Amino acid sequence: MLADIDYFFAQCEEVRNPAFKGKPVVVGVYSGRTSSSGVVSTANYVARSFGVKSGMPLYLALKKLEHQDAIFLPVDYDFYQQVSDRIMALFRTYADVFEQVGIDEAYLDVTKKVQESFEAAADLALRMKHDVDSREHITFSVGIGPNKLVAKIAADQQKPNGLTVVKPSEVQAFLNPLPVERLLGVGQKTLRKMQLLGIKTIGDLASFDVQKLVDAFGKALGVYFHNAANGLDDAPVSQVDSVESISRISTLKEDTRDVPIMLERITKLAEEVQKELSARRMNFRQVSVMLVTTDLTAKSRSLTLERPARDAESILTSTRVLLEKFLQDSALPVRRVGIKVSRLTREEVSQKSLTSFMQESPDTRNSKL
Ligand code: DCP
Ligand code: CA
Ligand code: CA
Repeated sequence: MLADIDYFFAQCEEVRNPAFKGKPVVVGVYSGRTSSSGVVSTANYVARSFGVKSGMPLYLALKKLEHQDAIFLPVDYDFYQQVSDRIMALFRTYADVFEQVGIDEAYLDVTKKVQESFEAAADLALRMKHDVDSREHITFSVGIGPNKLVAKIAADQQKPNGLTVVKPSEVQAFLNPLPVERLLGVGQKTLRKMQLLGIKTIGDLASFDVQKLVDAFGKALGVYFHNAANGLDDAPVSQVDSVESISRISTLKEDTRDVPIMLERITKLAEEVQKELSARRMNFRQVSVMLVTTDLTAKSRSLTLERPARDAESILTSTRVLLEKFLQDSALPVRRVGIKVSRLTREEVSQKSLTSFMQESPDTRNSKL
């Protein structure tokens, strides 16, 4: 299964400000030279219906949306990253093996979960859509196929909020009529070369003589194009687990030194972190509290547990200690609170570990944001 979030950056902006829904929304990378220099990062589907596209100069997008009450916003990458982290953590819970590719898409191997049934896989995708919609109000498009290559092309077939299932027996009929540029690796240059060979569709490519493809594109690429056009791909979905820590940070409604208010927020963050730990089947041994005070100074305090843990309670007990310690050291109101768990391991924890820490780590540091 390939899940790709619809008009991702722009959809994040709609979630943050629901009044934008229904209006054209354009997220731009502003270069700052003039008020409209830069390029379109992405746009919602309303803006796309007026011809706005990713990569287009902003002045052109402005022109296309001249009388449309359009919303133009600068990219807020941190915000999109937070939304992405939460959605990926949810996606992960639906997969046997999970592989995130880029900020807004991921491959999910669900073969075992659905016992190789494509109908059950489609049901799983619908449940996942419902889950993500009710928690995050975000839609995404799904492609389901016998391998990554077919799943990816299927996901691009119907957008936004699409679901396209291609069973093994349907692969060739699905691929044949599609333009060759839908295949990964067929860019402008390759496309022109293929057109000269009379190849327009994936079907044309599939039935094209392999040796001639090798002559034109070299051995590796020629063989790849031949296999890809025939829907063949044996690359496994592979978990790339480079996570060293899991963290969440959030801005308080107003700056405060009120412990219950901060703890309430921290409890929510701890629950999110705990969910992600469960989904990744990981334990932590270090807990940190990160605080940004009124003067925008970021500070963190960490402690190490005696044994690895995975439960929200261990996170909370530790953070309470760290928070109180921090408030003794600083007199300033707090603007943002965050928590981080690190020293992650995969070993099984049989029982809830006692939170009998602690060696305070020497990395207690202050830094100016
Ligand atoms: N992006 C960008 N510049 C591009 C392409 C993409 O900044 N030229 C960013 C903004 C997108 C995000 O990456 O929101 C994800 O890219 P996608 O290609 O998945 O495009 P979208 O999610 O925006 O749209 P779609 O609904 O077609 O997936
Ligand atoms: Ca997308
Ligand atoms: Ca994408």
